[in-house]
Amino acid sequence: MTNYNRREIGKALGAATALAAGGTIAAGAQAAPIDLDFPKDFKWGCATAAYQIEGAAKEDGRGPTNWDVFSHTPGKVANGDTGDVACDSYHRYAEDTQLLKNLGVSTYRMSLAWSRIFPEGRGKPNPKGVDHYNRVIDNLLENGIDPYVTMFHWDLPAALPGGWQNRDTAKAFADYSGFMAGKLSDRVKHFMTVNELRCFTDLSHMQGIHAPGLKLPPAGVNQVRHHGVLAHGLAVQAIRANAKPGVVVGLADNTTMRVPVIETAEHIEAAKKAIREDNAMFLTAIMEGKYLDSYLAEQGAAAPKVQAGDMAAIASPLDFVALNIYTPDYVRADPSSPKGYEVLPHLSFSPRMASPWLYVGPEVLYWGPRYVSELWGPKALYISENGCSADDPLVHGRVDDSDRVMYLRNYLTHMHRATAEGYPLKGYFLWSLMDNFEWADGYTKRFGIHYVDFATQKRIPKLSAAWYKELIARNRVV
Ligand code: GBH
Repeated sequence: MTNYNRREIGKALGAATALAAGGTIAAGAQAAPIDLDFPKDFKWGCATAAYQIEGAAKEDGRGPTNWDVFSHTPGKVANGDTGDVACDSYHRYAEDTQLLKNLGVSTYRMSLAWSRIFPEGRGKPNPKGVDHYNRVIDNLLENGIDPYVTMFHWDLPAALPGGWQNRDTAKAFADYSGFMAGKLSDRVKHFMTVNELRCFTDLSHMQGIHAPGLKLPPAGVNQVRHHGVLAHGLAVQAIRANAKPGVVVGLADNTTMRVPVIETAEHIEAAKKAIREDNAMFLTAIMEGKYLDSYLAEQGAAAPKVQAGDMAAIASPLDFVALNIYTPDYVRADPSSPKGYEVLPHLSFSPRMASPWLYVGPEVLYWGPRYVSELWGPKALYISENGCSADDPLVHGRVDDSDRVMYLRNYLTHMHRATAEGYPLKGYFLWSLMDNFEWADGYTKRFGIHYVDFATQKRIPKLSAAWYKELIARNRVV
């Protein structure tokens, strides 16, 4: 697994030997010391999420969500911004499809708004909601773009009593997911259950910076986490039970990622151990079907209450694991600490992008797929999100976001190493197709490769869009 294949070794050695022998690479040639081509069938795509782009918050019977409530609560979101209009993609989806087509992507990761389908989270479905997604999906397929559908990207129907604190929400989620798999799986072949467990559990119920903005004590947080992984597992089963044959199911998780400070055996092992331990309540539980003893011991009386059958449901076998990867922490082996590793703090001049949390660490796009493969051997892997916020000044009608290009080029160079070494990485979704509602940051942070003028809804391709288009056309890092 960890070796370059023969073709790679041959090319790399060939180039290195030629240079060592005093050879030069012909002027204008595209040769590079390392072959940066991706596998032939590698999928390139872009990602978005319903609440961040759709708008039309009260249209066609859509029910209110936790994010409608939260964003309309003064002081919760920057500038009092809301997703009421966002990118207006509910009406402009055909225009957005053309943006995708122009990039040359073969795939698009999008999410469904649960409350358009079940305005109260469960009960009677709303046909207008289903019709909308039928139109979006047909439009993508007519343009040669394969939709990857996420069932839940944080917009929880507000009518569900207790939200994620209530175990019944996991069941309601599975019912909704099964229902939509039944409606879409004649055309949609890839489903993801939930997006980023840690965000809709911890950020929302412990730190309180995402909807519903709670700061629960540890027992409450652990129970919400449990309901989150349970919802995922029950949804995997419901999707399989209702979908046409040939459909594949996974999740999009923001597994906390660690990178070894130096590529030596001791640090490599330390960072791997850190990933397994630090995701004990999320991906580790899903892939191993149990909560680690270390997690249970640490939580003591606050550990989650688990019912018979829960862990088996949580560990329902997956066809793929998709990872949202933005930033790593660096880990060093530390034999003197009980866990055997230390997570290093970021330093005041560690490079970061426009969001304060977004430290630059391109190696994570290699180590993430490698560690998840080594720890749990998933059948297939995707990068379901990667990208960054940037300043993005609009000057003379252009956004020359060379900083975002720098970020992406470095990350994808490291991702290339993961494919070259044979980890089962099938595709990459850039976050995001366009600037959108960045949750608690409202519209103050831009992640798009298309600039959105929110006053006019005009979409303008940034330099990074041209760069991504070139990369896709050549299927290699450019
Ligand atoms: C993903 O979240 C989401 O899936 C996507 O919707 C989002 O737009 C995108 O990435 C870009 O953020 O304020 O320092 O306490 C990434 C997870 C959630 C991580 C917000 C940083 C803020 C941490 N991010 N979080 S902080």
